[in-house]
Amino acid sequence: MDSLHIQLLYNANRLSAVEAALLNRTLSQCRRTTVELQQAATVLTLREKQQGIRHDLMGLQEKVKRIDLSVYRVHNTMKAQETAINTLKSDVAGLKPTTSQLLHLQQEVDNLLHHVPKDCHGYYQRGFMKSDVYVIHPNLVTQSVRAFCVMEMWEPEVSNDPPSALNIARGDVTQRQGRSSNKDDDERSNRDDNDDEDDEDGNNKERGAGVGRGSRRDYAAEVFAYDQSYVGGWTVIQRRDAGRVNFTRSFAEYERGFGDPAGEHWLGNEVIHLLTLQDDCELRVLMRDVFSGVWEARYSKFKVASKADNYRLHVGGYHGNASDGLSYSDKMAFSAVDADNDASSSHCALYNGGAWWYSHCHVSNLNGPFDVGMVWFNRAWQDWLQMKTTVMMIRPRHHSLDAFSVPEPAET
Ligand SMILES: [Ca+2]
Repeated sequence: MDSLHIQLLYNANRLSAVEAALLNRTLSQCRRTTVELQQAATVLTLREKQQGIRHDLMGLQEKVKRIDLSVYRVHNTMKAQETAINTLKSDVAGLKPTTSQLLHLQQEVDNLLHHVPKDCHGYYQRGFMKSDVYVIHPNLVTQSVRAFCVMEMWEPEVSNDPPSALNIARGDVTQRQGRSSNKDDDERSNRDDNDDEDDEDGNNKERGAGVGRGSRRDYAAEVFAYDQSYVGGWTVIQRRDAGRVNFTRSFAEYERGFGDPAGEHWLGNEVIHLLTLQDDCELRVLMRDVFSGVWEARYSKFKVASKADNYRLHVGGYHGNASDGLSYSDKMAFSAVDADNDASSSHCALYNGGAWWYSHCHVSNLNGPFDVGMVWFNRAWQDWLQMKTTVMMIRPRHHSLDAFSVPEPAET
C-alpha cells in the first residue's frame, strides 16, 4: 500500500514536471511570436513613414523647380536692369556737361536776382528816370514781381473830356449809394450827415468841376516844389483808369494780385505786405474825379500786416487836398466779397462790391465798382468824390518828410 502510494506520488510529480516543461515551451513560443509581431508592426510604421517622406520629397522637388524658375526670371530681370543701368550711365555721362552748365546758369540767375532792386525806389536810386514797368524782387518773395514804377512827376493819362451826362447821373447814384453804404456807420465815421440833399445835378457839377480844377493847379504847384528834392521811386500798388479790369474779386485774388502792371491792376496784398515789411513806407494816392478834379492823399506811414493778420492796415500822417479818407480804416483787416473781416454787423465788401480795409464800412472805397463805386469822402465838402482814375503808390519813407512840412491845401 505504501509503495503504491509512493508510486502514485512519483507519477504525479513526473506529470507535473512534464506539464511545467510543456508550459515553459509554450511560453517561450508566445514570447517569440510577440517579438515577431512587434517587429512586423515596426516595419509597417517604417513603411508608412517612408511613404510620408516620399510625398514630402515630391513636394520639395516641386518647390525646387519653382525656385529654379524664379531664379531664372530674376536673373533675366537683373540682366535687363544691368543693360538699362549701363544705358543710363552713358546717358548721365553725356548729361554731365549740361548739368554743370545748368548749375552755372542757376548761379548766374541767383547773382542777377541778388542785383534786382527790391522795389522801384531801388531803380530810382540807380538812375532809372522813366516811369514804366520794372521787375522788382522784394525781400522774402519766392519769385520776381512786375510792378509799375513812377519815376517823375506823373499822372495817369485820362481824357480831358468834360464829364458826360452819364457820369453826372452816376455821380448822383454814387452819392446816394455812398450814403446808404454807410448806413450802419456809428460815431466813428468822419462823415456826418448834413442833410443838404443834392437838389440839382447842375449845382453839383459846377462845384465839382470848379474846385477840382482850381485845386489841381494850386496844389500841384505846392507839391511840385516839395517833390523837387525827392520825386520818383514810387511802386504802384493800385491803378484804375479804364474800368476794363474787374475789381470785385475774392480775398485770394487780392492776396495774389491781378490785372497788368502796365495798366489797371492790384499788385497783391502779399507783395504789398513784404514791401512795407522791408522798409518803413509812405503812401501816395492820386485821384481824378469825374469832373477832372485832381486829388491827392499822402500818408507818411503805410504798413500792411501779414496774411495771418488778414493784411491789416496801419496808416497815418495824412497830408493832401483830398482830405483824410484812409485813417478811418487804420488798424482794420482787409475784407473782400468772400471775406468779412470788417467791424460792421453787415458784410461791407459784399454790400459795396469791393475789397478794402472796411470798418463800419468806409470813407474811401477805391476798389469799388468802376465809376459808380470808386469813392472818397471829402470832409471839407462833407460830400463824396466820385473817382474815375486812381493810383496808389508806395516807397520807403523819405526821412526829410518830417522835417519838410508839406503845405496843407486850403480847405474851403
Ligand atoms: Ca461784418
